[in-house]
Amino acid sequence: MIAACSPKVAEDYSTLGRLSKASENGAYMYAHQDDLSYGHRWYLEEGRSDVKDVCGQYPAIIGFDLGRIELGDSLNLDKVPFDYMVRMANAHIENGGIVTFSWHPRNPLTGGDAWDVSSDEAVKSVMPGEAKHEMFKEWLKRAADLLESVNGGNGVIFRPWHENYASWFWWGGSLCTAEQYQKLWEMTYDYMVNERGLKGLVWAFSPNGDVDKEEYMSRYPGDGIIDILGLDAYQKGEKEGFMSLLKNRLGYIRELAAEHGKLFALTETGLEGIPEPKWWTDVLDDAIKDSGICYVLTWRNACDRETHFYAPFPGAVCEENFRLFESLPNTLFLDNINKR
Ligand code: BMA
Repeated sequence: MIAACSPKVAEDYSTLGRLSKASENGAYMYAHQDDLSYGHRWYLEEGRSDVKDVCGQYPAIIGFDLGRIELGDSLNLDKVPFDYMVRMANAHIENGGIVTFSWHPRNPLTGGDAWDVSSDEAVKSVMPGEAKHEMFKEWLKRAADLLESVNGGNGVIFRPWHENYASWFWWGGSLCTAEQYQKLWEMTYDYMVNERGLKGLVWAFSPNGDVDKEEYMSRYPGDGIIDILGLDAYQKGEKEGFMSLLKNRLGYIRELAAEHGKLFALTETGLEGIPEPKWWTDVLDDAIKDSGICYVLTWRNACDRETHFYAPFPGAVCEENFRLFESLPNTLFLDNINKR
């Protein structure tokens, strides 16, 4: 009899395994929010992508947002039909990619949007025994139904309750206690994973960028919930300040990730309108290339706002530089996600 020959070390093709491999190889995946849903001056053209139109490749990771799923609506807050979103997300996973979902849910207490911070009782109102708890369970159910329809939640990074130390969302720093914020996470995780069995989901914690190491962990949901330590930080002024902020924050997040045995990522970033022709290589890559992150996500290219874009499109001033960025040995797009 000939013994079966098996490799000594099995390749880990799980989402976390693939992200981990990227970072171990000194590379990071490129992600773009709403890349397949719309772009600069176009909306719902199946297969189209501003990123692909510029460099010939889709991003490795595509971001989507669940905002308004909680209401049972058919369109999300940026007018993407949920059925279309699910189809695009499944197609991207089928092609070997990864997807990530953020969530800007309405304010459960006031009925306003995610940015309605008029009450500091919104998080409290969804806690067990409080007035909006049952309604919130229904919101979680609707979100879980959608995530489940995306490949059973496999290949999906879920990133709720983001930018939580600032106070621009109803779950923000001055709007709830640390205990309430952590309970919000626990309820979300417990429902999705334990009640609904979405065990393949990868969970990302993504505070806003203006916090130090101690504050970063002060509302951390816990090692039992979180897989990826994230950071949301945009360039608002001069590039030097932005680059040194990224180096500082990703430096301490790298230490935390090592201590807690987690991956880490730049979960949202960008320079609105990208007026800097060499921004991709000379600002973004220069600031993050040695950081150890597993992915970077730049925000959406609105179809109906001329300067609200965070990735290039044909004709954008940073177009050529983006092609150079794509060809760097440390950046991963869809075609090379499994090769490098
Ligand atoms: C913000 C802007 C808004 C959008 C929201 C959620 O940063 O892009 O226009 O509605 O994200 O996607």
